[in-house]
Amino acid sequence: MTDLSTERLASALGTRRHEFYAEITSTNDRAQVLLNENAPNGTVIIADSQTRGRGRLGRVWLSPAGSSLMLSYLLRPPVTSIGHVGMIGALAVAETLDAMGIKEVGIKWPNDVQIGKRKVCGVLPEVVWQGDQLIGVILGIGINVRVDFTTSALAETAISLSNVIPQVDRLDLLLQLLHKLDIWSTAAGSTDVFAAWHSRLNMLNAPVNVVSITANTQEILSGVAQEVTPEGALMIRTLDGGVHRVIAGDIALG
Ligand code: BT5
Repeated sequence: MTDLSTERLASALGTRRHEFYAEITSTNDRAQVLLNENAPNGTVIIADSQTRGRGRLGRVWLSPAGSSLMLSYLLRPPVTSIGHVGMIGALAVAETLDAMGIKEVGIKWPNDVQIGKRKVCGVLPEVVWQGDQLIGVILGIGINVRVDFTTSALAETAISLSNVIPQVDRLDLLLQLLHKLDIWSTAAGSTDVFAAWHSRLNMLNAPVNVVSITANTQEILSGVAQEVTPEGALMIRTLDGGVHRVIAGDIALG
C-alpha cells in the first residue's frame, strides 16, 4: 500500500481544500491556478512525482516518484510580510523534524532545512501578483523521505529521513507539517517568525563562500556569515574587513 493516495488524503484532510496528483509538472504551477481562482488560505496541493519540480533560480529539484513529500501551500499574508513566507516554511519543517526526534536539524540560509549539514528539504516561496495587487504566496516544500542519493551527484550534500529514522509515513509527516504551517502562517508579520527562524540558523559565525546573485551579476564572497537581518539579507564579513549584504544566493561552507 502506498502511503499517499487520494483516499487516505481525503479521509485525513477532511474539509481542507486539497488536491493530490500521482504526477504533475510542479505543485507550484497548480497552486498558482488555484490562487487565481480564490482558493482559501491553507489549500494544499500534493504530488507523488513531479516532471518539472523546480528550485530557486530555475534549478531542478530531484524527486523520484514515491520517495518525497512534495507540496504547495497557499497563503495570503499582508504585502509587508511576504518575506516571512520562506521562513515559515523552513521553520515548520524544522519543528516537525524535531518533534519526530531527529537530531541536528538546522536551517541554512536562505531556507534549506538540513540534518547534520546535509539538505533534507528545500523551500520555494513564489509571490503571485496581478498588476500591483498581491494575490498571494505559494509556499513550495520538498522533503526527501526515502530518496536514494548514493549514486547521485548530490550524494555528499543531500540526505533523506530514511537515513536517520527507520520508517516514515508521508501522510503522518504531511499532517504534522500542515499543523505547524497553519500555526506559523497566522503569525506572518510578527517578530516571532524571524526570532524563531533565526534561532535555528546553523551557519552564523562560520567561514563561508557565498555566491551573491543579483539580476545581472554573480559574485563570490569569502568570509564569515556574520548575521541575517530581519528582512532575510545575509551579512558577510570578508577577509579585508568589509561587510557585504547578500539578498539572494547560496552558501558553501568555507
Ligand atoms: C530549493 O531550491 O531548495 C527549493 C526546492 C523546492 C522543491 C519543492 S517540491 C514542491 C514544490 N514544487 C516545485 O516545483 N518546487 C517545490 P534551491 O535552493 O535552488 O536548491 C536547488 C538545489 O538543491 C539544486 O540545484 C541541487 O543542487 C539541490 N537539490 C536538488 N534536488 C535536491 C534534493 N531532493 N535534495 C537535496 N538537494 C537537492
